[in-house]
Amino acid sequence: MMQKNGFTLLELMIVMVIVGVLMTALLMSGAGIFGQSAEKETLIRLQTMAALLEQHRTIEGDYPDDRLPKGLPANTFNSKAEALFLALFDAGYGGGKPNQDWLVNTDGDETSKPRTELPSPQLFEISDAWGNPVAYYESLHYKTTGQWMAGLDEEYEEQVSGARRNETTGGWEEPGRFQLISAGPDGYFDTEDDITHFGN
Ligand SMILES: [Ca+2]
Ligand SMILES: [Ca+2]
Repeated sequence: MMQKNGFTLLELMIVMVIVGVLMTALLMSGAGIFGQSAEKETLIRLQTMAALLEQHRTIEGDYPDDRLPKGLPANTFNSKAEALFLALFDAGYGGGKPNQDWLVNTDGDETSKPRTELPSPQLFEISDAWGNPVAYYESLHYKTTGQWMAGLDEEYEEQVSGARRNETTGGWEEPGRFQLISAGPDGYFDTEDDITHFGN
């Protein structure tokens, strides 16, 4: 009467091996998703910011100005990134905002009182995965270079860098739009490892 409807020991062992392989594959893909490299993390931040800038244009009619409001008592560093921060975190702006964990202040400047919906008077920048400001250039002022405080392991140095031209055509990258540029793993702008939202 005994039907052979259960698993034999061999079949059980095969099933356990398959389950083990599947678990390993799942854990490894999980590591790919959650333990991603700083490069991938930075690219995701740039793409997120680019989407938020498009949303800003939809809501406000244009991309955020990359110049600080007149009369703001700020130093000369990171001003294009700080202008972007002020626009996206403005108390009157209803669009999406970058993760607050991404905010840094590598030049340490602040205003006399808070200028955004945040309680802090610090003039923040939105950072890449290495804690350096993401350079923001709005196409109306591509000719104006930026002064940046960026470096390796929070050893910040004064740097000057500007919007990118296409190496083949000589024209601006992202004409009529904006550029977002991370200094990359080496902490210096205008080197090979820089990361942009426009793919070079
Ligand atoms: Ca700052
Ligand atoms: Ca670099």
